[in-house]
Amino acid sequence: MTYETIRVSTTGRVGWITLDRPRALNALNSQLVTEVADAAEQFDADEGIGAIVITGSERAFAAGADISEMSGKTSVEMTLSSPFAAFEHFTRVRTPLIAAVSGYALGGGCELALMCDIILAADTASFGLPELTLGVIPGLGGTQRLTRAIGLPKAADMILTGRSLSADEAERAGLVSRVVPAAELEGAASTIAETVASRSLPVAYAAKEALRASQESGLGEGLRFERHVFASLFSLDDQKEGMAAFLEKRPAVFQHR
Ligand code: CO8
Repeated sequence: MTYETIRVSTTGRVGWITLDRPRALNALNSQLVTEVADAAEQFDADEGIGAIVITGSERAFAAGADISEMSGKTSVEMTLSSPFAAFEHFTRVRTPLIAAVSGYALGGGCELALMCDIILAADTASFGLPELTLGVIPGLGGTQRLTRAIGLPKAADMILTGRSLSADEAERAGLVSRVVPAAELEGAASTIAETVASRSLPVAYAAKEALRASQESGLGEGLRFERHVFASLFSLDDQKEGMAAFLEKRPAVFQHR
């Protein structure tokens, strides 16, 4: 697929997806969403990629779903809308996803970040779900993922009032993993992604599955799943290598096997 609304590149074992619709502040139209999902799937199918960074511009990670594209749609058309299907694919990506957010992360932009495993924010970032100002509610997981991330009272405040959180507020609330000065965002994202990608890939898959289970199952079921996955990893060469390297006081060299 040739991309027109995103830029894609690779640095070592890290895949980069940069949202690139500057004139619409990276608003998520069908084409952009399809391209993001396709690029993420391509990276996910590549054993040489151990982490994927999704980022935008200095001014906007993404200012939400494209309002001009959806404003005239009917309820049935929205139900059948392709962005929902594309995001279904995106949320099944096994490779760790890192959102590097600068500027606006609003509506679907905030929800896209929430679909990622780690959210790194520039100190200029702002996060909000202003959908009620448009006569709708969040539609890409905002009422569900945000509530799990920051709790019901804060999520309800953001959603019902439309109030945005600054990067610092978002970090205190637990919406973002880390905040860095804007000028350091790309470097910090790169460092985090390289660290994640340096781990054993099948172990990173397992960690991501277990983290996902924590959001989708009860505690007992989640703990049983974690214990089962933990034990199963002892069949990997990388587990033997990781523990041998510790005992031999040297860095581990993982083969992703
Ligand atoms: N959709 C389409 N165009 C947009 C969007 C958007 N979400 N956001 C900004 N733009 C466009 C503007 O229309 C403008 O275009 P033009 O120059 O042609 O008029 C350009 O980007 C620059 O924007 P502004 O002039 O408004 O820039 P400001 O700096 O004045 O304001 C803001 C920046 C505050 C970010 C403002 O643009 C804004 O409020 N944007 C809308 C934010 C919003 O409401 N987002 C939520 C959208 S709804 C949503 O995300 C639902 C998710 C679930 C959907 C499920 C789909 C299947």
